[in-house]
Amino acid sequence: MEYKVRDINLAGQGRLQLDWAEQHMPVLLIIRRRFQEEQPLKGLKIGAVLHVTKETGVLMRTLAAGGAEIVLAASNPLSTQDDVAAALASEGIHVYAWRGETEKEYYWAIERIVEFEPSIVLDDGADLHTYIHRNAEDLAKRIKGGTEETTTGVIRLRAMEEQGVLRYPVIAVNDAYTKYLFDNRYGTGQSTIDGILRATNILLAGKNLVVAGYGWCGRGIAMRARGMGARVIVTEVDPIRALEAYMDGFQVMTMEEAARIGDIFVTATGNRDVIRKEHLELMKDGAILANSGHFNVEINIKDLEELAVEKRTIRPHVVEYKLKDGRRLYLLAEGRLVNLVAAEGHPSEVMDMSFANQALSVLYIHQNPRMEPRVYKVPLEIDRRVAELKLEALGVKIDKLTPTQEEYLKSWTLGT
Ligand code: XFA
Repeated sequence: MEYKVRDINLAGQGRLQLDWAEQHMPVLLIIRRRFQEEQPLKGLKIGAVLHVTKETGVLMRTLAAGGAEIVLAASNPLSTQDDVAAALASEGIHVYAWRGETEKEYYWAIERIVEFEPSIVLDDGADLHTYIHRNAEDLAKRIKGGTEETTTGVIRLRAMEEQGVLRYPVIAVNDAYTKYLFDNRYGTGQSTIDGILRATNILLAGKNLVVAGYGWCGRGIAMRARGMGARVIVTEVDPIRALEAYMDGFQVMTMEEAARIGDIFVTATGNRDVIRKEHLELMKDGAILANSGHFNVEINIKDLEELAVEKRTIRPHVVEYKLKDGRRLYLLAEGRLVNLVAAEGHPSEVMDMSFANQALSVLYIHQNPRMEPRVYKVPLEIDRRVAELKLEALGVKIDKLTPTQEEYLKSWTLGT
């Protein structure tokens, strides 16, 4: 058996999705063209556990164009786009993924990768890396290296490195500037607004929109909400970030103050209980609550449940909580990531940057077979290359330092 997907007849529809994504992923297209000519991955076996989306599909096509043979399984049973899985299977990629697979099926799919004996492994969340380390020690020794897409995965891999059990080098793609900048600021910024709008269909102009947390995600959300005409308020716990938000022209205040005036609240802190009982008690009738942080713990839903006397679903992803005094609060997407639940996650242009780092990292591992079994950052030259390729695709040219300028920057004798 070469693949297992929901329905291979969905391939035509999936190919349309892949082609659409591809049009918006110019960096991967440039890399693919080069791969096609040079065949740098000829005969290389790659195993990948990633969200099986149209964007991931474009990465798979790119690696395949370089001559690699690929087995792909899903990193999350719920994110698989069955039509995309079918299209990739029809193009010769060994896909073992379908939406809604059980935990047992999920590990069955991962086992197919182990059986394939890949020499490079791509992962999102480190399930594949940990599975190989636990259940396929011999394979772990033979693997040249891998990549990891997310922060969560990198944390697990660093722990393995510290305990001395990591058997092959892994490049942490998440740490690349061209990855997290685009993911967090532009990807989360836009898709969070997108999720709120799709769920509620409200007008943002003139609304008080409260953003909790001014990290890269919070910055992106605040910036885009302002662009839509909202009056943006930022809450923070870090004085430097708070000051930065203030100087960026946002109102900065405590959540207690913001609770009284906010129309829409968006959490993006990475911490728990950012909106809790004491805030919910102060909010205006009709306030909307959404989370864009990593887990569904930023809004304390238990507090909301306890304060409420009535609860009903108004429309998809909008639940109304009626409080004792008659005020109504609206929770979006059950407090889970609103940009995933009510929108479609990162746009293709954003994934283009992440996955270009992935593709070039695979090539790097392939060409540097003697790396130590450690967690590596994406080499700076790759990060810069991705930015250069994006600029090239956008038709943007930039200046070069003159030799005199290079000299000037290096010397300490010149100047006053
Ligand atoms: C689903 C992704 C997660 C989809 C797939 C289908 C749909 C929406 C779950 C994911 C991640 Cl956890 O993809 C999204 Cl309808 N992505 C990444 C993504 N986001 N992440 C927003 O889009 C980044 C992240 C997240 C959520 C980092 C840390 C914690 C949580 C994979 C992907 N996205 C592009 C989808 N476009 C259709 O390929």
